[in-house]
Amino acid sequence: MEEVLFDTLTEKLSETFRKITGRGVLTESDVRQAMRQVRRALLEADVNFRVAKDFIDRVTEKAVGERVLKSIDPGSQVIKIVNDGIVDLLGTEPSPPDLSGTPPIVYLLVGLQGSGKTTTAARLAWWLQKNRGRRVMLAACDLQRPAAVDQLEKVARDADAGFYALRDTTDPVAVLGGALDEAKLRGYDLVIADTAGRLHVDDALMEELERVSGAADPRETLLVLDGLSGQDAVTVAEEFQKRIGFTGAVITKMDGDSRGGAALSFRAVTGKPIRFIGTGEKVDGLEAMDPRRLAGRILGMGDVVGLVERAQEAFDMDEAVKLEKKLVSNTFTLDDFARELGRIRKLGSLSDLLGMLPKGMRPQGVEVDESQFTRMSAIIGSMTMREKLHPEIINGSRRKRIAMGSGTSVSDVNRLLREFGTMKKMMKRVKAGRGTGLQGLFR
Ligand SMILES: Nc1nc2c(ncn2[C@@H]2O[C@H](COP(=O)(O)OP(=O)(O)O)[C@@H](O)[C@H]2O)c(=O)[nH]1
Ligand SMILES: [Mg+2]
Repeated sequence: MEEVLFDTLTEKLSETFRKITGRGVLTESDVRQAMRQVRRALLEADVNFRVAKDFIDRVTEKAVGERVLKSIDPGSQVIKIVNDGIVDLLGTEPSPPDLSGTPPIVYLLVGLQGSGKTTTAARLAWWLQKNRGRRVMLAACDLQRPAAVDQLEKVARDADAGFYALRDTTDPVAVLGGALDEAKLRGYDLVIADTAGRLHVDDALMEELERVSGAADPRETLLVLDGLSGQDAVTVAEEFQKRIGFTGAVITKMDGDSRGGAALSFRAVTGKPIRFIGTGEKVDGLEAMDPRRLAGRILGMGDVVGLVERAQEAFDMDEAVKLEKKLVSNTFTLDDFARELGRIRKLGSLSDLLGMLPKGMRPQGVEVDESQFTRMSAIIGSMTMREKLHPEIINGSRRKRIAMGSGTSVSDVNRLLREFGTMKKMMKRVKAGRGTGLQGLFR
């Protein structure tokens, strides 16, 4: 999931928005132009056609006529509206699994072959043990292949979960019944049933699942969907919904090349929440789905939205305007630099901030050592005003004096002067990258 799902959306949007900066309101034609890009990105991500259309209609309606906020550019503002739309599409708030009822309760995992049921059983056990303190047992109800039982036994061991199988039966209902008895006896809170899948939805599979479900009265029936399968996942979900129903989904393989289409379409089509996303094959590769977080990853902009919000809080406009003038006229001094360091620290750590930037904007090879901040401030504090305004006069003997005065070394002073140069360059580049959200920081 570190991968950007909508790789080029941010780029395309920035291009579109470069043309629409500096007006009072977002006009209909501006918004429509931007939405064409968003729509293309959605379809490229293999989002269901109807879902994409509804989404675009809703977001367009919200964005047109919206007053452009003074402190951020219209591009960032539309990105935020798109982001909020995706958050809504994903359900707005996290939708945690239902753990109510007298233990042991049953979770049923259903889905096609290869979607990730068996690994999800183990990952979910791990998650529930770690985050909810539940004792979990896995029940081997996939009796299609003997190897399936062995696979579950192995992953149960990996997850430190209980395991139950009956090796001489072909009836999954008998297995689940046995598992429940055992779970009661040994004080388990929860039994997760791993079931058989097929390559396609077929009657035999559905009948088997209906029987298991009818016998166990599961608290949750979780449909496990392959995140790589895009719109196909939606078709599968509709068929399962018609036949046996489910309480939510687990979308797996979101760590790979998933473009997000399955995740974005699921809730709009089925009305059910995505409870978890799979982000790796190992036991810790499952995350509770958080719409805000997932939307950020899908838009591929890091947390630009959060950054814009925090920027608005931390920077007052007058200062920002003054700073921009200085940047433009190239009169940004070490004194300004010291003040900016203070302000950046107010926003959070510099490495956090860099991590929030979209991939393409992250400066390459910049290592951030937070203790440097303190040293930098001390060094600048030991300079004369003339030195701060004209760093080019800081020769060898001045460097020595400044190092002494700030309790640092000459090489620290050298580094600061070098980094000041880099910072000036960086800010110029940020300023040049309109429509990315970040320039809200420095306008
Ligand atoms: N990278 C990655 N691989 C996954 C994920 N979930 C499942 N897999 C892999 O997908 C394959 C099928 O998973 P499995 O649990 O056996 O599917 P089942 O047939 O539904 O039980 C296995 O190779 C898993 O390791 C995931 O979230 N990320
Ligand atoms: Mg399996």
